[in-house]
Amino acid sequence: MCDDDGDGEPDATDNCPFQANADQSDLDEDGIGDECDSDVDGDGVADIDQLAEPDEGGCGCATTSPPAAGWLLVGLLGLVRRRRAVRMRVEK
Ligand SMILES: [Ca+2]
Ligand SMILES: [Ca+2]
Ligand SMILES: [Ca+2]
Ligand SMILES: [Ca+2]
Repeated sequence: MCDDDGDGEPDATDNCPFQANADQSDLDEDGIGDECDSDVDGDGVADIDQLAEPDEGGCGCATTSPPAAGWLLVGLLGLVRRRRAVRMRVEK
């Protein structure tokens, strides 16, 4: 019997085989223990991101994400530059 994290739960049934979680708690019941579940409450938002959120189900008015248009511009500029480089290579 193998118990890598030594929490008393054998790997075969441990919902988090490499992290000690003797209580095997699994809030969203997806088979991944809370200790190693990147989305403990199973709402589809990784909890790392969730920590930055003001409140779940809140108004969302506090979100200060960079303007999408800015990122689009950056992406387009990169694309144009790449195209130019390709064209120069072809001309030579
Ligand atoms: Ca274990
Ligand atoms: Ca465990
Ligand atoms: Ca889970
Ligand atoms: Ca979540």
